[in-house]
Amino acid sequence: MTSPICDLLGISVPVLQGGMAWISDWSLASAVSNAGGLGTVAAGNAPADYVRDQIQKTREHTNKPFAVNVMLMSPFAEEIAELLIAERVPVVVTGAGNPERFMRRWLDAGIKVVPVVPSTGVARRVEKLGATAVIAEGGESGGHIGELTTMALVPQVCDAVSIPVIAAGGIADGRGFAAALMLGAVGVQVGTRFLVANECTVHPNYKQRILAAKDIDTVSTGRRLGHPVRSLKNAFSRGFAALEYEPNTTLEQLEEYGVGALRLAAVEGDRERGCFMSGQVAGLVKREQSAAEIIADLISGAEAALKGASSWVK
Ligand code: TUI
Repeated sequence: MTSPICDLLGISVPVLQGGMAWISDWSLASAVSNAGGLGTVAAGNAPADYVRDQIQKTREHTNKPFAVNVMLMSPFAEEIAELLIAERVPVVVTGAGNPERFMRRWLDAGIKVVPVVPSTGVARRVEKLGATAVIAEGGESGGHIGELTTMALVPQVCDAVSIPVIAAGGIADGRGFAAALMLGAVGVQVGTRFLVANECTVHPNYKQRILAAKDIDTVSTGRRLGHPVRSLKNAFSRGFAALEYEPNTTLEQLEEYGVGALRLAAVEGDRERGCFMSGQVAGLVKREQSAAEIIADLISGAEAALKGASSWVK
């Protein structure tokens, strides 16, 4: 399987690994890139020194292209934007905001820029500014999510822009991959399934929770803050929801409740106080595999689904 995004990004299979804050480090990113996909280091809320170190380690472990995901709500976004230019990172993926203020600088430095977009409006704006491609991410995703589902968002973004569209949100196997191509996407970004990869260094408790999850085990919280987050149901998410629906809670109190919770899940494996961000597809993720095995399964599954689908046409 190939697609126009392969030539554009210098990869062999149209699979991007999601940039998961506190989770997607050099180990996972280099494994995915070595397997022919686009590995991604997540900057999350980390300072530039951490990201520089991750970029160097990624380069020590792969000579293939990789991306850095910039979380635009980070207080360090500006210094990371400059670091990526100094480090001549091949691809930048942005999330959790509009990347307009950085795009000219990145593009002038020869960096490919692939923003995550939650709507056709944002997709059109970044296309005008020169985006290489966009990732249309539906609300089935884990972490910070938009309003629309992948099924509704992807074809509308495909109609709205001329640049390649990559689908994300709710894709964990070959069937989802094939469906994304049917919606007009030229590739997929996968997060939750790569979280359980052998090369992913997240706390084992996090992997166990994903592997044990069933379809209805995620919930989105934080709508009142303007940035809803999807995570696995646990004491943390129940506490957040209770606080969110309590009329006397201030926005500051609600923000405060979530601070540090993703680190507690990803690094400490704290089952009660941690925020275990996860997509709705956690129920499809049944075993730990290497990144290369995950990619091979996504590709062979998509090929089988696509070939099988032609039998419906008379
Ligand atoms: O960014 C993500 N997912 C994330 S970021 C993250 S770290 C975090 N931690 C605690 C609270 C919040 C975040 C965990 N997961 N996905 C990409 C994404 N981008 N989803 C939605 C958007 C988005 C939203 C609005 C992109 C652009 C946008 O533009 C709005 C505008 O017009 O400014």
